[in-house]
Amino acid sequence: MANVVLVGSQWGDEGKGKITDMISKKTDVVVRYQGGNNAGHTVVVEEGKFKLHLIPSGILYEDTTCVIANGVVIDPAVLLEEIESLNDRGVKVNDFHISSNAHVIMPYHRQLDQMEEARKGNGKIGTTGRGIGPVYMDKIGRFGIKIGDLLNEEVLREKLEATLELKNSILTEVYDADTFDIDKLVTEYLEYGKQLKEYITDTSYLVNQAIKQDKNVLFEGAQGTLLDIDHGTYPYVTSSNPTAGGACTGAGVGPTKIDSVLGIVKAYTTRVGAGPFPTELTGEMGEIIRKQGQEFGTTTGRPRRCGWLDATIVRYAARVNGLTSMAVTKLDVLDGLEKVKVCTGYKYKGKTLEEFPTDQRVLSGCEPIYEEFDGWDEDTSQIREYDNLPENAKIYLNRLSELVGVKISILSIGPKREETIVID
Ligand code: 2SA
Ligand code: MG
Repeated sequence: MANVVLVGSQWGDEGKGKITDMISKKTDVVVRYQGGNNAGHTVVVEEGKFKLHLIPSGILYEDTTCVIANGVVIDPAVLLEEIESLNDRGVKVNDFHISSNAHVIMPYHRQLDQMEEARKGNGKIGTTGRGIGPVYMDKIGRFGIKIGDLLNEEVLREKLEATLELKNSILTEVYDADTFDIDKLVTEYLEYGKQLKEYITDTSYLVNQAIKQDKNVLFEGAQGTLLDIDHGTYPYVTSSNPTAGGACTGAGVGPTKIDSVLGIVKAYTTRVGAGPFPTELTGEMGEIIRKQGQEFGTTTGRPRRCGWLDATIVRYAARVNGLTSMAVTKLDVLDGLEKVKVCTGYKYKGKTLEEFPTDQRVLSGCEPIYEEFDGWDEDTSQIREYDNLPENAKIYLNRLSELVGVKISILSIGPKREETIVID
């Protein structure tokens, strides 16, 4: 097992929550390293369905240490609510730690996120409106407020004084909106600090100590490779690094400590938010997949755009993440389709592109090149052995593995824990 980074290989919503939960059983520490409560990780267990936005999906196991590391951005009210709702449902949030270096989402971040989207009109990104872009802007701009700052009134006030003047002038002059009052913010956020104090620590030290003690650590990525600020379909991306390298900077762990990278791949493709999507199915087939796969945002409830599996994207994800194996999820959603397609490359201005283009404007003009496969009728969610899968499903999976150049080690055929096949 050792230390594994788990990443989304497409545009998010690949089923990372379920696979994290599964691996967490054999893991000592689970670490979130980027993003914030824009994420929505769904885990279905005997006790019911859990939708997690900030706390690592490993929380459902009692003996697992859960960490929100420095690369994550935290909306304290959302985190406290999540802790409370887990506690209410009998899930103990005790061995849980958050980095004093994680940045804090403030109400002006949320407001600026939403107003900026409204201002962009047709050119909007389709963000989750949770303040993600603006809080990372402040982090990079060196205006940020960190979780540790919520424990010190003087520091918090000083930092707010420095940033609020600018924020308030943008709010009034650009957006004609109300301003924020420093005293109210200080009172509210000091209170959050008080409530979170018991969890706040140096998580880089904690995680590296665990590694020294030969414990297994799982780094749980949120969103996906194509939403990465550096490697995704910029500007239609999130503002962090969901790719595997982000685990190192986002958790304060060196690359020599990572043993493997598991890419989560949905058996088809979805995207929520704007931006190019070459294999998108806008007609009836897209509807069928959305309905079968229940493809609606976990955080916002937005219908997700659906399309055929794009192996070009997954091969790109294998490259930029250094994938060592793949977990293919939601294969059962394709049960009963007469034909299924896999995109193997693109046509662009009469030329064939085999590699994923670096410029999203080129991607917008790409036509997918498909291989078509016969579907299968069997209900794969009932199957527990790889060998018992329908032949056509195996052909489909083998071709994906061949096109990507990475083996498939896990197959998920339903949301429940037992609806999983481990492939040796
Ligand atoms: P943001 O809010 O600044 O991160 O949005 C920027 C883009 O990143 C996309 N994004 C996501 N895409 C898929 N799933 C996400 N999490 C939720 C889920 C989303 C939801 O699990 O369903 O509920 O709508 C997620 N988070 C960010 C976003 O759509 C923008 O394209
Ligand atoms: Mg999700």
